[in-house]
Amino acid sequence: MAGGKKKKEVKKETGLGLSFKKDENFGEWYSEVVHGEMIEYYDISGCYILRPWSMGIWEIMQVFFDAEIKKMKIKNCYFPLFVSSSVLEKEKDHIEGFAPEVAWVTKSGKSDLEIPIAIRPTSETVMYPYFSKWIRGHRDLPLKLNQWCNVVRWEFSNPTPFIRSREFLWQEGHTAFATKEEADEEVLQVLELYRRIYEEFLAIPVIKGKKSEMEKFAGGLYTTSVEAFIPNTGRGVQGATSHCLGQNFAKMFEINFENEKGEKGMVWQNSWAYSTRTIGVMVMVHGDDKGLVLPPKVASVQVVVVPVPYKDADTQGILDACTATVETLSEAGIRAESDLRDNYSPGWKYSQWEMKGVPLRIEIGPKDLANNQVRDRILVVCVRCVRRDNGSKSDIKRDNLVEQVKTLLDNIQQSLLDAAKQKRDASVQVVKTWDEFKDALAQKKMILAPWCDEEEVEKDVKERTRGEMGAAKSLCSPLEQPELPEGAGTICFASGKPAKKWTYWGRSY
Ligand code: 87F
Repeated sequence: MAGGKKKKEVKKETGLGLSFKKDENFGEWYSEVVHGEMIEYYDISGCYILRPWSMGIWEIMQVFFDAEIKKMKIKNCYFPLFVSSSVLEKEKDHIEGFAPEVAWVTKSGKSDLEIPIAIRPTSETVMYPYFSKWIRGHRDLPLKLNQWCNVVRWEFSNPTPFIRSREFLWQEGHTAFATKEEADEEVLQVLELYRRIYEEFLAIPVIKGKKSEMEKFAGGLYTTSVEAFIPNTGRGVQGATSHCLGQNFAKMFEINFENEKGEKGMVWQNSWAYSTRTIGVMVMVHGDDKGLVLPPKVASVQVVVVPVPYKDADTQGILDACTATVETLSEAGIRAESDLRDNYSPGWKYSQWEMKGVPLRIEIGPKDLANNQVRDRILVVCVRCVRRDNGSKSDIKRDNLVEQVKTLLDNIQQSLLDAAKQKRDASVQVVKTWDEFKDALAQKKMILAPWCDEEEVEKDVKERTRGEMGAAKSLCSPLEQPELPEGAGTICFASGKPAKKWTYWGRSY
């Protein structure tokens, strides 16, 4: 058909449309998708420019999370970007393994600094000297701070936009309590907020769990996380972490307080963070061969309205109808935009908005107008909606436009989560033996296995799965543990010893 041919030519000329397929070359596909309008490459390896199309997503999540932590009486603050070496290295154990990733400023202009200063890779050592200063008595507790900032970690393994970059944005929460119970409770409260960011906003199913001794933050007592899974690559990805630091840092930084009875005590601390990595996980999970697919809750444009003018039709009437539609939707709190550019065809615009992942497209054209034409005055009462997630089309009445668009957006949000959950669940494999484990790993599965919970055994698993794809490691032990018939003698998949818990395993980012 002539029409079809024309479309293809248009694509070639303009370079619209992806050259890689998600299932065929995931790495190139990802890079092409994020390079659309989210990311621009920068001349320093591992650093990326976040353009408005990705920053908008970050800001929407930020508004939600910031309001939620304010409800928990956590206050925002800002600490400096620089750390002196004496402070950074105060907590030796904590920094030891990370030292190669710390970036240093050694010069100003042409002269060497007397003492080099580090750029924060995280802010425990930046903040805790001041916790020590500010906390005196039990009335100063709890101290609950958060900051939205950037951090720098000079990674050497291959950088990936959002997923692994040398500078990234995050929030870091740092809190101190009089009792361990209060700290424990907050760890889980924050973890629940992270689950909600993934499931309610990004439409990505996650597993809440506890990290193994090997995978936890070495400076802390225990680490919880939300874990997502990328079916295409068969890799788990740590979505966010909430740590109970115990009293390790309190000891180092002398964060002491006097209780009601005048007795000396040490505070219990937590730290927790989620980062712009969330955006990368979203792209990987929902994107398709046409480009990005944005869940409505995080899309800075939820609905794009495209006029479809036609030779004899009243073009101005169509454009006005588009503007009016956007106005109606905007007034109802829906993030809508029209695309009235006159130098692109409707088809070209469709492709571009599809590539950008806008959840819903509304087309307004003469066909729709013709249905309700009153002589020389044109009334638009009918519009066509096209869903980004499944391409389905529906004509909707203009008199309850808002209601119907809201319903459609809710359905899209839910369908994306359902589809992602179905794919994730299909990737989960329960194994009992080492042979089953190896098979499942080769099939890119996320593996749930009974484990003895011994560090030596995890080391051994890493060793035995080493290869060019990267070793397997424990992802987390789900907080919701399936039944483990202990008496019945469930044994560890890797060691054959009695199993203590169910744990997820896999390759990971
Ligand atoms: C890299 C260089 C130096 C991770 C690093 O997860 C230090 C570190 O301490 C480092 N990479 N970490 C662990 C961060 C722990 C903790 N910090 C606050 C979090 C949540 C937010």
